[in-house]
Amino acid sequence: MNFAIPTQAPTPPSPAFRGTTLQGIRTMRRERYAILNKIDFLIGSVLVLLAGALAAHAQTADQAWLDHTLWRGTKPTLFLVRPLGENPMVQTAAQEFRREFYHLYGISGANIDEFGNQIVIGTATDVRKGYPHVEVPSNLAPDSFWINTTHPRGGTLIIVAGGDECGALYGAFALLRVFAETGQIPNETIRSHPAMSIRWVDEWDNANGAIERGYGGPSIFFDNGHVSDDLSQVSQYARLLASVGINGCNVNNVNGAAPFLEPDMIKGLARIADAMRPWGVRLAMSVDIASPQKIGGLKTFDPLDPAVKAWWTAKVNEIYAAIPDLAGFTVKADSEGQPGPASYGRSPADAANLLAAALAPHGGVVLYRAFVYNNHLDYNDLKADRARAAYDIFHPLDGKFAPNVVVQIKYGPIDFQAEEPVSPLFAGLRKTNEAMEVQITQEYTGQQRHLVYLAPLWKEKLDFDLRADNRATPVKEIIEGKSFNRPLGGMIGVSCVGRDWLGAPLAMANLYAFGRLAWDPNLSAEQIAAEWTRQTISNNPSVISTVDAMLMQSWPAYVDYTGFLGTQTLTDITGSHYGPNIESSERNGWGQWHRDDANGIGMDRTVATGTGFIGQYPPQVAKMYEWLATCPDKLLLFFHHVPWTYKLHSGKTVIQHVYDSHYKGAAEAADLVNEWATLKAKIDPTLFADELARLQYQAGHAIVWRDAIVQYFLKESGIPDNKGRAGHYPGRLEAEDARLTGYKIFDVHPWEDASAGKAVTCGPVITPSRDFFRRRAQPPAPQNSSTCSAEWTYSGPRGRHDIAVQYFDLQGGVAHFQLEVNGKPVASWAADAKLPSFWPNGDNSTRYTASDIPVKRGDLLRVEGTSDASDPAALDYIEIEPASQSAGSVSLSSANPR
Ligand code: GCW
Repeated sequence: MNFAIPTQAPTPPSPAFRGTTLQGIRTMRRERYAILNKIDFLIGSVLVLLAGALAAHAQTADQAWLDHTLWRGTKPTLFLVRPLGENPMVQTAAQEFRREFYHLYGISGANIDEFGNQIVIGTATDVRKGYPHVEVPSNLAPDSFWINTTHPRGGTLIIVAGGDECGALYGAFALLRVFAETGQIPNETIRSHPAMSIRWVDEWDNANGAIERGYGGPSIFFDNGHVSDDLSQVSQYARLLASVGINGCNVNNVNGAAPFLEPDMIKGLARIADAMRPWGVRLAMSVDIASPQKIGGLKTFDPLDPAVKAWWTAKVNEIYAAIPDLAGFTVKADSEGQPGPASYGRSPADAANLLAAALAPHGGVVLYRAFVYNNHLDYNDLKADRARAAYDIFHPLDGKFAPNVVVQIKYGPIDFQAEEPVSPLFAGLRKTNEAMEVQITQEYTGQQRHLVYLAPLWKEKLDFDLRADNRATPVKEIIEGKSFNRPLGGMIGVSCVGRDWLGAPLAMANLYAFGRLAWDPNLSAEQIAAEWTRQTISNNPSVISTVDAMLMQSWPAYVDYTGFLGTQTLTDITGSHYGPNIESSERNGWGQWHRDDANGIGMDRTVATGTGFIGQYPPQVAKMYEWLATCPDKLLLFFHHVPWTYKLHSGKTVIQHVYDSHYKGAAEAADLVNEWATLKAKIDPTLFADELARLQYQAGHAIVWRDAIVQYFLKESGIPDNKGRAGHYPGRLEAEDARLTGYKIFDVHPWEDASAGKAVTCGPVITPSRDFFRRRAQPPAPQNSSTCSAEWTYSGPRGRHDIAVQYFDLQGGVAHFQLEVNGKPVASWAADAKLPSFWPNGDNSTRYTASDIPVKRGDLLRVEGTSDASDPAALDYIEIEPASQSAGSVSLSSANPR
């Protein structure tokens, strides 16, 4: 049966991502709900009219994929929404229907008992009591649900029965998802059960409101050292999480967690738990294993000390008195400066079990992170290998962890890299509960300024068959607990949302995908992309296929223009983790090495001659990686050191692959702009313009990446690109070759981040220093504003051209630029993006393209830069190319992500 027949073309969605207007949104929502409550008794045309009147308000709603407006304008059908019982989650579910149905279809609940159409929501037990004739399955487990549609007496009866209250809520959201995607009532019975019991997001929020590796604004939980007074966005977040089945949220950073156990903070955390509870999202928290000493006044935090044990028991009791349903603790210990049991010669199992014992009586769990490694490794030791650490430390402890401990393992052996193999530890623990940790926040994958849909990466890890005991043991089945028959397991997504959620509209697909995969890791990345797009952007098939294709292309493109063949991301690993900085991963203790020199590149991790890391995998997988003949190209350099001229399975040499993949990657990033450009007039204009600017920025930054990697390895290997591109930029005019007024030439650090290593500055000359880490942390002294210029005489062909200006958009000031042709300004813009670093480098090298400008031989091209405070309007080059027909011509493009 048609649930709601569209009576007009679906309207474009609202701009769904305006985190900055939350106050207004909240007011608007409160008003709308008040109206909805009043109209609960109304029926028929009155509702239709009200639907029209309220639609205007909905334009400001900010609920990501829950902003269900795409079917607005459809013919409404009235349903009685009947929650069974008083449980807050069942009430929440009913409320969801009332408001979302109204929002979507102009449908409200009514409380007229004889009403023809009904949606009944409750636990299976309550449904059986109230509707004995309905055959609810007898074995519905907690969290699972059953949705059944029948048509008694000509009406429609939809039963949403949960294995428990949470299951009922998940069922409600599943039903809403079907409506939101299709506009139809599901004809078939739907039954669903989460694959994993632990489905948590982790936030790395600090008490001062800053978020480690967060790119979406300040914390929604904390400010100024306390839990925020206004937690309404926390409820909204919990609603988003519940809608995709996420059942836990750890709200504080794994680093520096001790203050969160202070009594005042616990009171505040209890308020956060209250805000999330109606959505079935349980609060979890990170704890510092040294807390007994740091805040408890004890002389020790030795996990085997009775006083320490007593301290934790009392502390945990205190927490549960305030938060009776606390989900548990997350622990980062003996890692990156965090204290740990190693200080007392104790093991991670000793530390984990200490906490587990205190939590067990309350039903809490310990998520003990396997991200434990020595960050002072000796680069000169060819056997040293950070990748080995987790397995070396945790494998011997298998079977020693308490039943309520889960070892939380990052998907790869290094650290959320865009490309790395799956961690062998998943197969190395058979008698221990395991969870896989992924990152929703894009620390190493473009920090939300780049579109990178991560579901395909996570799927690759989930589906990877580790062949433990020479049988099928895909990672997803290990963390579900199936492979080794474990009672607990799951997925943790490090989310780091802020007041602007993830800070970029399309990045929300990653949060959505995380929840969906933790619920059902057998879903495909494409399917999830399509679901998300349909609910969020448009239900127009051509829009869906364009957006889905873009999402699916985005991770491979990012891999293509950043690292290659398993060298990892090749970013600035000791700083921002954003732009290119190849040497930053070498010759230090952090162990993200790729060991390149004039002859070759790659880490030898073989058993035969290398670090032996490959031997940590079960034999069938180890055999595949150990041999060059069977090692997949995409991970070759993670496992092997080979010459630049080594031939890949593709038939290309490694060095030629570096050139080809980076040109391909940058072209793919440009394609993303072109594809998005086709959506003009098909989607919400605000979203269109916002994402277009982001993609243009990304395409420009992909060129920065491409050029950095290509020129660096061209110099290193001395082997030219057989297609003649590397090091040759026919349309490029370097700033250091221009006629300069005021501008001074300087060497950029690292050199590969500027074209030919040099740029010009309108401030003091920046001298590269070996001590650049320290310098980078401190902003240069502010200067008086001054204006400088660089001028070139154009000598290329006549015609309409795009002129790209490559400049450095630094923190510490807002420089201004103007591009002139023959003294006439053709574009001017402010360097006001929020990019990492106070120093000019690949983090902030930015491209502004002025499109479709007529130029002829002899024209004077001039860039004028005006410095501001610590931003010296540094300039790298201009590049003149024939005007593009598509992306570039959409508009004169500033490309600043905000
Ligand atoms: O990737 C690294 C991050 C750190 C983070 C750490 C971890 C919370 O750069 O910021 O610290 O991982 O996962 O503990």
